[in-house]
Amino acid sequence: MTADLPVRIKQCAREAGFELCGVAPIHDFAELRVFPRWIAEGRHGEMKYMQAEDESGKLKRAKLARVAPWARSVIVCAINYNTAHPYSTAFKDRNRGWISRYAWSRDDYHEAVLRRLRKIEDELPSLLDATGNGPQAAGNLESRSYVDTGPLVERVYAKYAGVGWIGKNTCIINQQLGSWLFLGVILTSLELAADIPAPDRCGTCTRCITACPTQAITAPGELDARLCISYLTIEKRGEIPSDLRAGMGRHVFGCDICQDVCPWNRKAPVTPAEEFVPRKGLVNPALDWLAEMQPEEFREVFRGSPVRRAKLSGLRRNAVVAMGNSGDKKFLPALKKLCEDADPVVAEHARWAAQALD
Ligand code: B12
Ligand code: SF4
Ligand code: SF4
Repeated sequence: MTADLPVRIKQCAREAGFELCGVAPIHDFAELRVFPRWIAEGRHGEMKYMQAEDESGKLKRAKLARVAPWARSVIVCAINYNTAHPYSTAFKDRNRGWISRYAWSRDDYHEAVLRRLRKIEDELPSLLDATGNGPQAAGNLESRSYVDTGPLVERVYAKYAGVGWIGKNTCIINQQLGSWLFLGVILTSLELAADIPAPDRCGTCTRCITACPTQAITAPGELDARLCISYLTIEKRGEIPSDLRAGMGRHVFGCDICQDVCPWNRKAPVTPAEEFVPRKGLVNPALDWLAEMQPEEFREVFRGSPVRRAKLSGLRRNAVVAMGNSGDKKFLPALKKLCEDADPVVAEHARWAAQALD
């Protein structure tokens, strides 16, 4: 492959709207060897898709060569989703909940990122041709774009593509942009020159570990998803373990605390991408409005939004827990009513919340 092909690909990524793009090789990276242990310890909780196996019973996500033997490189792209709004937890109004930064927008990030990745993927044959690799190389080209759903641990490849280092909070941090980044990857059969991994700049800092309200960061770079508020409010169905509810504060969807406290986010620039402009009313929604929401309104308000993933039952459950954590007794009458709710999960959490306020 000619040396200027990665340069052209990165230029194409910038034109598609990505701030960062790098190339990672396919390798049995040390970080990936941690993954089977993570699954064996059950740290993925109920996220069954994380434990998907190939025909020989091996974990797909632990080794890319098992599921995409044709792939030779991973093009990793990152886009900034930071907006000018202050941290959601900075709002002290006890009647309102906290939604994490990535879910304030009008569009689901999966589509916004995938759309951009496909632009690059579509350009690959002509870039190959333009860099003197000939139509034959383009004819044999295989590629696949993923945002989240691919059989790989994206952050490990982002590290080896030089996009950023893996912070102690397990997020990819870029020295200039911080960590408010979505990642997207293109697996390709092209043997591209790899970038140099970004050096780890966490140093002696441990702010994220200390600030995590549920002690989910069990060691630097190690997260127990079962304890993470992001998992509890987005991925966990049914009952939230009662000993974790008080630590959830007024989070109703996701959690940003380990990134809010990170010094590398202090000067994070604001995204120019229109898709990530916050929707009115979603930065700090009223808790009683969410707790009493009906299916039709849920569909209407959250059309196209990542919040749909929690489902109506999960979002109402989360709002009820947040009411219990608000310290505001004004919610008691509403909670007493919710104790009789037709949704048994909402009703059980309402009983807990009413008790917490009493
Ligand atoms: C499952 C998942 C979750 C789960 C589990 C998170 C987790 N840390 O594993 C939950 C629901 C909790 C979650 C939460 C969030 N997520 Co998420 N999530 C994913 C998903 C789909 C898979 C992640 C995964 O494979 N985890 C497995 C574990 C083992 O991997 P890991 O935590 O990344 O750990 C690796 C490294 O830490 C590494 N390592 C590095 N250094 C060291 C040092 C030591 C000593 C050790 C032992 C290990 C180690 O080892 C591990 C690899 O085996 C990815 C997309 C993808 N396909 O990769 C998005 C992704 C990681 N999530 C993302 C985001 C934005 C979030 C949230 C910010 C959303 C929110 N605001 O609520 C939070 C952040 C919470 C956090 N601190 O991680 C982004 C991250 C972007 C970034 N800048 O890093 C991704 C990449 C999605 C995307 N396409 O943009 N997420
Ligand atoms: S997202 Fe929140 S709960 Fe999860 S590790 Fe970070 S601070 Fe802890
Ligand atoms: S808060 Fe400190 S330790 Fe945590 S990710 Fe940021 S720099 Fe690293």
